[in-house]
Amino acid sequence: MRILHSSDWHLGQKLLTCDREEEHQRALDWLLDTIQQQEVEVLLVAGDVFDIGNPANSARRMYYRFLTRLMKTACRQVVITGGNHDSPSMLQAPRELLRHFNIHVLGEAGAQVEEEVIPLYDESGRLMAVVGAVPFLRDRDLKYSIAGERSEERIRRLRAALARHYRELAEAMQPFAGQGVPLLAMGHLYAGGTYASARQDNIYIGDTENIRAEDFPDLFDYVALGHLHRQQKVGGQPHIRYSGSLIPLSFSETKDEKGVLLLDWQEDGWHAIQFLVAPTFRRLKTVSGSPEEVKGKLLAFAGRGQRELTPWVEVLVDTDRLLPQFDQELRELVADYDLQLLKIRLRKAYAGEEEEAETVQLKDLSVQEVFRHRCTAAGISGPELEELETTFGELCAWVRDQEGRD
Ligand SMILES: [Mn+2]
Repeated sequence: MRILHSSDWHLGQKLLTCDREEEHQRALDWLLDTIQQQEVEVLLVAGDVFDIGNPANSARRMYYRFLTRLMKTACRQVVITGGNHDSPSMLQAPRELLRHFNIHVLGEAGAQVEEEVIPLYDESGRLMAVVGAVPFLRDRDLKYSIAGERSEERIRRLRAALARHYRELAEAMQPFAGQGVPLLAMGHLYAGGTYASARQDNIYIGDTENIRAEDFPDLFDYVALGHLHRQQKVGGQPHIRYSGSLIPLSFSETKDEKGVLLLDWQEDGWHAIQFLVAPTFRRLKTVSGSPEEVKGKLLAFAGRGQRELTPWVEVLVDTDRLLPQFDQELRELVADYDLQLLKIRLRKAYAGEEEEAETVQLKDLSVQEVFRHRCTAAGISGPELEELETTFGELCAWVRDQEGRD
């Protein structure tokens, strides 16, 4: 039996102001082809289906169209969990209807861990697999946080709460052990022994890791994770994995291979766990260096022939001088090529302090970074800053929870 593990589609995402719709559509088409060719019977999507809690109608249409087309393949069982970017209520709204098509959606944690246990049956009623479908767990699901707690203590308690959740899940799935079917757990979290894409490090506020490989009970034959956009094993374990996102979601992810994990289960266990690389539908490229270097690199990249979709380029210029006409110069340089300059940024400060601020633009900063700058400017540092940042992080998480979006 073949199972496919994917995550972090982020449908509806915009990169700066550019729509990702064409790339997402091609990626989902590829996913459907792969499911068909590999005769996949079970699809797991481990969170962040959508990029925001209230995605555009076009993104929703893409999602439902995908599920509709999926029903025409050999894939009969689908489990979709909510990520931190998904609105639990939005994802769960069509839950009852989708269940009739064997599409199981868990947007948020239930009151009981048993609600996350989903036995999957084939058309003849034979048990195929059991999935512990754990969505992104919010503070209120874990009930671990204590007001005024220091950040290290919080991290420790979060890890303990997550480990406990997976222990309870394993206990609830125990009755299905020894039946020759795989017991699969899902999760949308930051597991230790992994590394995020460079600019993704503020995804879970105020901590470095939520859980470690050894915190997942041995009962699970496989743990399908989402949240980190780079495919990887957790703690070197071949059966605890991130599938990574389907397309590169930022310029920091352009060196990663994107794709999905294909699992082949036979009665005696896994025969293969394989990463299938998705095609690059649109190249995202970062060009950096001195003004002369970036010109050379840009031309070399632009001249490398036809691509499927117009590549998007970010240019980082190292300079100590003001370059008033440089934007225009670069745009004219590549005007005749199939290439779009998305962003041109000067990296070093110019001489003179009053001009320094121009090198950092507000839209390039995360909310947390703005807060940190503001604190630093007010002369706050050390443990006091750390504590304020933690509190601010909690506030942001609460606001996001209220809005049902990230
Ligand atoms: Mn996420």
